[in-house]
Amino acid sequence: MNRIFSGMQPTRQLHLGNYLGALRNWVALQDQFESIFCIVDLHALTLPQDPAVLLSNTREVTAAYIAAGIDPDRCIIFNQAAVAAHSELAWILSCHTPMGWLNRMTQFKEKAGKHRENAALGLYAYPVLMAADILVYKATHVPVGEDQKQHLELARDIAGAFNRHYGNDFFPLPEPQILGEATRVMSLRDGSKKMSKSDESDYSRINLTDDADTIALKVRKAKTDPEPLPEAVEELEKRPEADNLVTIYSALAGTSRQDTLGQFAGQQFSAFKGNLVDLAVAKLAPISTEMNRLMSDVGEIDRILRHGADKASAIASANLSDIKDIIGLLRP
Ligand code: AQP
Repeated sequence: MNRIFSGMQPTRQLHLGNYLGALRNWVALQDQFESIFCIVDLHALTLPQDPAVLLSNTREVTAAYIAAGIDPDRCIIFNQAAVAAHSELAWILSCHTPMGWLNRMTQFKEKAGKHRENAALGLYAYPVLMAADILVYKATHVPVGEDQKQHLELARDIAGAFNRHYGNDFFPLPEPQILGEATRVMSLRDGSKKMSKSDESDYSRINLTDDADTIALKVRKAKTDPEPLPEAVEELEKRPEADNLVTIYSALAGTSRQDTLGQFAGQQFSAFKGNLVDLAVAKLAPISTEMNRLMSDVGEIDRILRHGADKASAIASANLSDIKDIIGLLRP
């Protein structure tokens, strides 16, 4: 059986990168796969969080999933902390993961920065918890943005190492699904950095909750270069900011970058940006309106999360019991 698992951290608001790189693909995939979508609040703890904000963000990310089109009646939606099996399997897998593998993880190096010695152990171990998130459901496919590719490869390595060690093929090797035109949306202020929740400048990203005026302002201020739009995709190679805006437009319009260039080649970015604003507002306004509606009834959001956690727990506990039997851990 094919099953997808994926998640997002409830750290600040979701942005266009989260939407185009992951969430929008999940919506399309829910028709083809048994789907489990998590709000990974335990991952959020790898960096300091305000408790009230964390709780509110967990509900807001849930609202974003549903507003973007994830159907809670067909998919399992829950928060990670509500299913203890994630943490339990993370410990088991951490005992099967060489530290050398974790030392290669670029996200840890980027997030820990110069203060590596002060970084939390959880930030270092993050990819093992992510492997546990996926493997506790024996998920076969994991739709993510390009930045998560390395973590996914590690999850496959951990699954393979476990299977080899115990001489079985218990875990499927999860396939990354990196789909669409915008697998890595870049910052609006710097085309060499990915659009990110943690960027200090709010002008670097378009949040799913931004209103039309804010989207227009951010797109108008987005960095570009003085050249008009080129005719061929290859000509965007050394123009990262221009490439990023063309990629965002194409992903939102559901066309290829070449088709977008066919439509706008020769135009200045000032004119193109107007079209991009109209398209972004048309696509995002219904999501933010629906998010606001959902957020006005947090009782209903909590009910959806509880229901999802019950269903997720049933699958995860059964798999964890099998894992304990394989390892030789006595269970009640
Ligand atoms: N810029 C991006 N382009 C395409 N996909 C992206 N994703 C994140 N940024 C981009 C994808 O969104 C999913 C959820 O990501 P996450 O919330 O778990 O954490 P992240 O990857 O660390 O996202 P951020 O926004 O960059 O957060 P911070 O600033 O906290 O690190 C994943 O599938 C991811 O690939």
